[in-house]
Amino acid sequence: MKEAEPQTIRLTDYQPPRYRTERVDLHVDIRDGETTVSSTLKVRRHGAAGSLELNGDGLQLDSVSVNGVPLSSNEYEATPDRLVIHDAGAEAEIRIVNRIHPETNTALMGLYKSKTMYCTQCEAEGFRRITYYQDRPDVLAPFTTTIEADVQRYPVLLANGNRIAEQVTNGRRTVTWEDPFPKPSYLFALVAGNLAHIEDRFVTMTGREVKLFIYSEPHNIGQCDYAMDALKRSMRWDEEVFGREYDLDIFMIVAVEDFNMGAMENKGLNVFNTSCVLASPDTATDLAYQRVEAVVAHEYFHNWSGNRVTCRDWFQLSLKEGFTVFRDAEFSADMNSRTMKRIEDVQFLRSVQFAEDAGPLAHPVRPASYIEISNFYTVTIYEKGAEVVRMLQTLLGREKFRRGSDVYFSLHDGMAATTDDFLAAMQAQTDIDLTQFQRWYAQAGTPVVSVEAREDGNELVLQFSQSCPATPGQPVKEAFHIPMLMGMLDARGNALAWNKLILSGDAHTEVREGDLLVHLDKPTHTLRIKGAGTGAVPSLLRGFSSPIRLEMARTPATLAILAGHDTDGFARWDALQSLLVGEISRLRTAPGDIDRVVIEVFRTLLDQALATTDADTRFLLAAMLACPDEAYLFESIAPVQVDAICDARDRLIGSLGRILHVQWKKLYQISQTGQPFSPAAGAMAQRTLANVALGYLAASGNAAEVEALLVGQFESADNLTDRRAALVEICAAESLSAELRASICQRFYERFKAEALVVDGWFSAQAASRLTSLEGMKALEGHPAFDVRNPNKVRALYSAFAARNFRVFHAIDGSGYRFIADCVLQLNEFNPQIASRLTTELTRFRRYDSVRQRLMRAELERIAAAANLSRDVFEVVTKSLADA
Ligand code: HT7
Ligand code: ZN
Repeated sequence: MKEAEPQTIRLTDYQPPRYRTERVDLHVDIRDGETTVSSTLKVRRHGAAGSLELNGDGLQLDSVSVNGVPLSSNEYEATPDRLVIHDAGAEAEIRIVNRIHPETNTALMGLYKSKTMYCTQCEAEGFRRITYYQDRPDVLAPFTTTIEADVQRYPVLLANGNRIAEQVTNGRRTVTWEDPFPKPSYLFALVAGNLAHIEDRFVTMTGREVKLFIYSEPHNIGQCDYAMDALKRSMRWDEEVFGREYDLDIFMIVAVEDFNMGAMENKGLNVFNTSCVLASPDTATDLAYQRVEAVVAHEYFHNWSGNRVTCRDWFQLSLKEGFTVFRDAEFSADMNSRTMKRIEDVQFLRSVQFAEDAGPLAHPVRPASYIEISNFYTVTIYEKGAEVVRMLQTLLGREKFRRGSDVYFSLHDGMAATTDDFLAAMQAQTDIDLTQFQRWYAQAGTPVVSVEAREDGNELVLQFSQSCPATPGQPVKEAFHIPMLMGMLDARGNALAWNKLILSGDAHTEVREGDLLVHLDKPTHTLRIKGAGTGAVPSLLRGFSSPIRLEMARTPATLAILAGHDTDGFARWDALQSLLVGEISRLRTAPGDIDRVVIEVFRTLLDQALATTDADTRFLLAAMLACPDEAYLFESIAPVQVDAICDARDRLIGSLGRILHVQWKKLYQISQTGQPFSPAAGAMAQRTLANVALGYLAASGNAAEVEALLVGQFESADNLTDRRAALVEICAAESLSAELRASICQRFYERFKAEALVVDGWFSAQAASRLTSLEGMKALEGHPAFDVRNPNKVRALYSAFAARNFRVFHAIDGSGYRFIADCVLQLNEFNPQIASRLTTELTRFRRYDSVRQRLMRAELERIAAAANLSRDVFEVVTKSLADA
C-alpha cells in the first residue's frame, strides 16, 4: 500500500547489477500459519565496491550471515521491503532466514494459498514476497529448491527443474528439485498440495524422452486431457516451425483456481489458471477450448522466448510477450483456420488495444517509465508487440525471419536481452534498413493511414498519407515504416495480377506471395497503377499487415465488391465490417430502412454459407455475418453516443433477422447435424455458424418462436457452446418473461454449480445482459457462488458488466460507474492488480459525451482520494486524470 508518493522507474536509469548471483539454494518449510524460507546465495561482485542491495516485500527477517558469520546490526540494514549488506566483499555466501504468511496473502503474488494448495506467482516482482533477493530479470542463477511439508496434507511437492531427492521423516515430506538452467527469480515456482495428475511422454527431435505431467485438484483431473494433447502438439510445432527443442527431462503444468492472470511460464513448472487448462464438452465452450490450446502453447513457447532468452529489464517485456504471442498465434493459425485466427486477433486489437492507444494510459511497446510494472501487462505490450513482430516477418519474408529468430536465440541463450538485440538479429538478415522501424517500439499511438484514390486517364492514383495522434508525453510523432500489403480487383471483382500492372510513384514496392508490399515510410506517398481498367478496386491492408487505422472514403457498392469477391479472406471480412460500421453510424440518426446493399451482401453470404461444407469457409462466413460488437463500434464512431449506437446496432440485427428470416432458419437447421460433440475445427465452424443464425432469429422472431427456439436449444444441447449461446440469448431476450428467464438461469446453475468455470460463464452471461439492472448485479454479488477473492469471479461479474453491459454501466445517472468504483475500492484493499484492471473502462471517459465524462471523472477522483491506495490503482487513476 502507498505511503509516500510512489516512485517512477525509468528506462534511462538502467544500471547493471553490482553483484552476480552464481547459485541459489532455497529451503521452504511450509507449516500452518507460517512458512520459513532459508536461502543461500553465492554472489560475486563485478562492479565497483559497494553494498549488496536485496529486494523484499513484507518480509520478516530472522537472521542473515555472510560466509557463515552472522552479521551484526551495523553491518546491514533490514526493513520488510529491503535488505542492504554494506560490504559483502568480492565474493560471498550469504545465508538469509525469513518468515512469510501465505495463508493471508490475498494479492496472489509470491507464495499464497489457493483453496487447499500452496502455489507461487513471481512475475514480475513476486519473488521478493518470498525471500530477500536481487529480484530483477537480469540476475540469472541456477536454483536448487527443497520443500518440506506435512506428508498427509501436501503429498505433492513441486518446483522448477528435475527432482533429485525425496524423503519422509516424522510425517514431513522433503523433496529437492534442481534447475540447471540459469533463470531470473520471476521464473521461480513451487507448488504443494494434495493433487491428482495425468501423465504422458514426448520424444524430442533429437530422441530425448520428456515426461509430461498435468496436476490439478482431484475433482478436475478428468478435464485435463485436451491440455495435454495441446501441449504435445505445441512441443512438436515449436520444433518444426522454430527449431526449438525442450531441454529438461520433465515438464509440468499445475491448474489452480485463484490466479491473477491466465498462466505463468515458470521454468519446467507452468502454473495455470484452471480457466486455461480445463476442458470437456459439458464444461467448456469452443472459445474455451481454443483458449486452452493457445495458452498451453504460449506458456510452453516461453521456454525459449522468455526463459532461455529473457528480458534485461521490465521495459523489454514485449521482447518475450510480443514475440510469444506472435508464436502462439501462428500455432493456432496452423492448428485451426488461419483466416479466422487473424480476424479474431484483429477484432481484439481494434476494440481493446486501439482504445488503450487512444486513451490516457497509452504507452509504447517498449515503455520509457512506469510506477507499478504489473500495470504494464497490457494489450499494447502483448498484442501490439506481436503485431510489430508480425510486421518484421512481413518485411523480411518467412525464411529470413526464421533465420533472424535462430540467430537471436543462439546469440542470447542463457542471457537477458533487449528489443534492440532482437531487431539487430533481424537486421542482420535483410538489406531493408530497420532503423526507422524501431519507432514502432518507441512511439505510442495508432498511426492513421489516409488513402485517396482517383482515376487519372488510364491510371489509378493512390495518395497515402500517415499521421499519428499525440499520446501522453509524446505530442509529435515521426513517420513510421508501415508495411502495406495490397491486392487489386477489377470493377467486377476479379483478381488482377501485379505482374500485369505497371507501377510508378515514389513508394518502394515489391511483390510478395502475390500481394504488393508497399513500404510507407514517409508522411506521404503516391502510387500510380496502370492497366487495372476503369472502376478497379484496391484491396488494402491485406491480412492486416500493420496495426493502423485505415481511412478511405469507399462507397457501399465498392465495399460490397470487396466483401463478396476479394481473394483475401481477411480483406473480405474487413470490407464488410466497414460497410456495417458505416451503416450503423448512419442508422444512429436516420429513421427508415436499412441500406439495400447491406441486405444483398448478407443474402449472398447466407447463400454461400448454405452451400459450403468447408470448415475454413464456414468460419469466415460466420465472422462476416456477425455484426460488429459495441466495443468496436465505440472505437470507430465518434463521439460515442452509447444508447444511439446500441439502438442502431439492435435495429440492424433485427431488420436483417426479419428480412432474411427464411435463410437464417435454413442455416440454423442445416447446422444442427445431430452428430455428437467434437472439438475439431469442422464441428466448431458449424456450431459457430449455427449460433450466429440463432442470434438473428432470437432478435427477429415472434415471442413464441423465440421461446421455442432458445429453450429448445438450451435443453437439447450436448455441449456448453450451444447451451451457453442459448443462455446468453435468453438472458437478453426481452420477448421472454422475466420468470422464464429466471427459471432457466436457476436450472443452469443447479445443473452446473459444482463446476466453478461454468458458474463463471453463468455470472458473465447475466452481467453482460442489458436486462440485468444494478439491482440484478447486487443480487448476483450476494449469490453464494460469488467470491470477491477469486479473480475469475471478479472478471466474470464486474469486468463483464463494465465491458459489456453498455446500457446499464453507462446509465446516465452515473450509478453503473459508482458501482464499479466501489468494487475497485474494495478490491484495492486485498488484490491491487485486480483492482487496477477493473478501472480500465472508467479510464476511457474521454470518448463519451460530456455528462458521462463528468460522472466517470468524478468516480476516478473519488478513487484517487481514497486512503491506502495501492501503487497499482494510484498509477492508473492519476495518469488518467492527469491527461484530462
Ligand atoms: N508471463 C506471464 C505474466 C503473468 C503475470 C504478471 C503479473 C501478475 C500475474 C501474472 N501471472 C502471469 C503470463 C504470460 O504472458 O505468459
Ligand atoms: Zn506470455
